[in-house]
Amino acid sequence: MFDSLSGRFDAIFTRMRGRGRLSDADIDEIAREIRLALLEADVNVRVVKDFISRIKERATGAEVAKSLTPAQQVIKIVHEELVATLGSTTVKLTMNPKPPTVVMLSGLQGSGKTTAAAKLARLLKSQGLQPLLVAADLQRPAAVEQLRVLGKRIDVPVFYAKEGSPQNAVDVALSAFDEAARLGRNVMIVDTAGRLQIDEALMDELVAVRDIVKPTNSLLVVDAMTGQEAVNIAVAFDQAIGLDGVILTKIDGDARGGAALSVKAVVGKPIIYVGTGETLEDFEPFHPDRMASRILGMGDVLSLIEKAEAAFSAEDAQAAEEKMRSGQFTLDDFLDQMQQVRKMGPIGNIMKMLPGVPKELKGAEVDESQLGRVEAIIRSMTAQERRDPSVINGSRRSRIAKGSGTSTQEVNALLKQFKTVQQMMKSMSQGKKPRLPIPGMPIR
Ligand SMILES: Nc1nc2c(ncn2[C@@H]2O[C@H](COP(=O)(O)OP(=O)(O)OP(=O)(O)O)[C@@H](O)[C@H]2O)c(=O)[nH]1
Ligand SMILES: [Mg+2]
Repeated sequence: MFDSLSGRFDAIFTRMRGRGRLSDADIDEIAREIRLALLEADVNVRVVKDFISRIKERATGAEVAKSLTPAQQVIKIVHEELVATLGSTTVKLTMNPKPPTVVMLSGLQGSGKTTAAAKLARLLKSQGLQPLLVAADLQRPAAVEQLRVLGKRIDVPVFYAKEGSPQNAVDVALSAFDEAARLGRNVMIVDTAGRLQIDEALMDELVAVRDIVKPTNSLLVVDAMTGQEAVNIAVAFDQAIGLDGVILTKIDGDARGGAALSVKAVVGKPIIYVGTGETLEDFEPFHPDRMASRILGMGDVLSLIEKAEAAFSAEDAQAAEEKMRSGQFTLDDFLDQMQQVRKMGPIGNIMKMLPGVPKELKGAEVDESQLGRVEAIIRSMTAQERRDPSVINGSRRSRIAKGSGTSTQEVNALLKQFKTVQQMMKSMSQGKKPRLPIPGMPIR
């Protein structure tokens, strides 16, 4: 989902990461690249323009978060602006205080209305509501049957025009209320007909249905693949029937993100749900913050930054860095650092959250129990041994192994690993700011 946009952001941030203070020229360059990435993702031009000007303003402004690198600050700003563009908060369905609550779905042909109707019914049912599906699409011969099949699958009743009764959407809509009352249903989900293009006949029918069902929620179903064209569709439907929100479907495909990022900002209607796949479970409330993180392609970057800030204070980081530079990094520090990293949560999760970590590595499982063993080994050493591991001879080795419940091979492996880290640090001690190694990760 939104893979190419994610890829672009990842590349921009990876390149930025090595830099220290960002000059105005740096910020201009980053802004230019983000602008291109968004345009390529088919985001509405106006949205892109606003977005970029806010990023530039904030990145050059006096916004300084303690203990964040310049790169992290920019990521944080971009993340926050993405969230704002996507709508800031999660919007819920409005419930009618006098049931039934009516959800009317509209949209172009093939946008995913019928599927969304069933998915929504399933979700609401799982939340303890009693939905009734209403088949008000009588344009396409198979439409009613499609909804009935889906309804059966999720065990939700479907109301449709029986043989001999009037075969039009307005009459179905009218009778649906009686059916809801008869079955004791408190939510009606009305599926309507789609057209290839926005045309008058479609809109007239939708207006007529709307006037009868008086939707508590009038939702437009939009295929994410339509990109920023979604904006035009939404404007037209909003003018004709009035919209309360949007269901964005097929975000599991190779949609570029334009629809998601344009619709709220331009039309002012929030995305309420997203369709994430073909099966009926693939449907969820829309969370702007999670979507922004997904678009940035780095898992929940912000919560990582927050966790890192809380767990690893700037002073700690500086102290560790100074020790590395001076080559006085001991096993005690190694242990310290390991505990700092562990405070942030399971290592595997952290790997997934880190921007710029290669995909292959993100999947790699870092063995938590392994970390526990490393910790036990170091704890079984005397203070002298930790400061100067070269004193660890054969008998000390077996004592440490016994004390930590490990083997002498494991003690050896750790000592070897530590030596490599120490050497690495010495070689890094000039010029470049060393990056903290993550204990427990294999060193090559
Ligand atoms: N991958 C994926 N496919 C979806 C999603 N939502 C719907 N589809 C597929 O899109 C196609 C059209 O879905 P429908 O629900 O029939 O669309 P519709 O808007 O009711 O179409 P009409 O009634 O003809 O206007 C179907 O093949 C669905 O399986 C989604 O979130 N992800
Ligand atoms: Mg349909």
